[in-house]
Amino acid sequence: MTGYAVIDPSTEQQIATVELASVEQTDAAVAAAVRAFPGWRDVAPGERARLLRRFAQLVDDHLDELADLEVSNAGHPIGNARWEAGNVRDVLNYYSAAPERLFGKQIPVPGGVDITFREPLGVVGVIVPWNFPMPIAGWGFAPALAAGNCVVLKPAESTPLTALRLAELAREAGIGEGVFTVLPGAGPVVGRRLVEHPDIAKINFTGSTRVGKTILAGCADQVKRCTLELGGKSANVIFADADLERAAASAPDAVFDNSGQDCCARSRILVQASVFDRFLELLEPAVRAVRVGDPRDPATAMGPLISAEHRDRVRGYLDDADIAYTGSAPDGPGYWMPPTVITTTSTADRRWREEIFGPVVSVLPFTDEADAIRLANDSDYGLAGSIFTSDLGRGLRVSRAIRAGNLSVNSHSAVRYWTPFGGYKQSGLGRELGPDAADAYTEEKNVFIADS
Ligand code: TXE
Repeated sequence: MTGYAVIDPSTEQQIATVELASVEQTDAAVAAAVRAFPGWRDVAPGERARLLRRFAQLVDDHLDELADLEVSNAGHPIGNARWEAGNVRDVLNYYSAAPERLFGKQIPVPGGVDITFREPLGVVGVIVPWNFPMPIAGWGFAPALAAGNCVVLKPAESTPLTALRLAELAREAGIGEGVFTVLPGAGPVVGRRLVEHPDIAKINFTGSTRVGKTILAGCADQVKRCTLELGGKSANVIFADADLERAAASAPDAVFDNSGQDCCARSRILVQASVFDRFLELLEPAVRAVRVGDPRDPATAMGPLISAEHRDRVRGYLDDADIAYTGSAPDGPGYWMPPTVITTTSTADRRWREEIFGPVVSVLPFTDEADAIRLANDSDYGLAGSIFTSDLGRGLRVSRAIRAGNLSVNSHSAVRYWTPFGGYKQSGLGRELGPDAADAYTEEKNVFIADS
């Protein structure tokens, strides 16, 4: 084991030291999960449901504690962090209904009876990034546990604290040893070993497209199941017939939420040319009003970036950029950056094409509906997108034409646990959340019984 200094990105102070696991410790955690699997699989469905609800209740009882931990570890504003802890509770409650509803089918066939069963996969590896440590963990472990799998979860190196606390709460809820293990560790050590380990049946990965591709290749070797939630460069398309005030008021939050460190960030704003100047005018006060600062202050909308290294990377995108305006950011300790709006005319611009993962948005004009669709689709990514228009027919048409997994009309909603979430193209593989997510942690088995 090696010690890792966990830093509060709003103060640059060390708040904890976490031991990073080795390959041998990863193997031991997987072995414990393998041992726990038959017991967890065979827990009566109603009892598994009860344990998940008890876990959800304990998350709720410790909501303030978990939120405070995330404020310190990830720099998230307290209001956001409370929502994130509440999301884990809600997702656990939602999937607590699954154990009693993992239905098979009876299929009419000649000569006998044909039935399908849904069986858990075994041990699932969940690999989580640093941008939303709690919700992303929950979107993986809640449906996986509900379907009767054991889980070994690796948080990001820099943000392990809430996941470690969630594992303690799971134990307190009565979920047995080895059923849900959180193992902090380096990606190329623990993450890689989970991908390679023959006893891991599925990998649920959220992170960069670059690492996601290596995970997919690693899984191929054993035809291991995998779900990938990767990067994004989502479009926010604003038509001339839209309620421009509403579109401008909501655009900052759609990209600067979580300081832009959000896979669904609407980081490409496309505005119909006839209202381009007017929209930029309306956007400016909304951007300047974004309150950036102390994440412990309930009035704060945007906290720091996760690390100095990441901030330097994001700042690098502003060299030679055509900056229209910026908001404010505190001086002093903390990895601060102001919300920044840049205009562009070229879709070849790397700021238009690459996931910056910081508080930077590019704005570009389009001519008509066909041009908007073409520009929105001109990306390797396809995670989310928004369309602002007063013509709902157009809203639906454009939503259907954009090749992305999660579109919203006159809003920016993207990740809601009731509905499937995931990407087209290089934004991912498979879907999470929604009514079918527990099924994705099962194999469907077919059994035929001959009449005679
Ligand atoms: O992600 P990584 P990073 C993007 C975003 C960001 C960039 C880098 O642009 O700036 O990625 O972030 C684990 N085998 N996104 O470096 O490296 C790692 O330990 C197995 C977008 O943090 O992909 C962590 O737990 N696992 C994205 C997780 O993978 C490995 C969210 C994600 O880390 C591994 C995060 C390996 N070889 C970053 N290497 C989004 N769009 O939501 C690393 N890991």
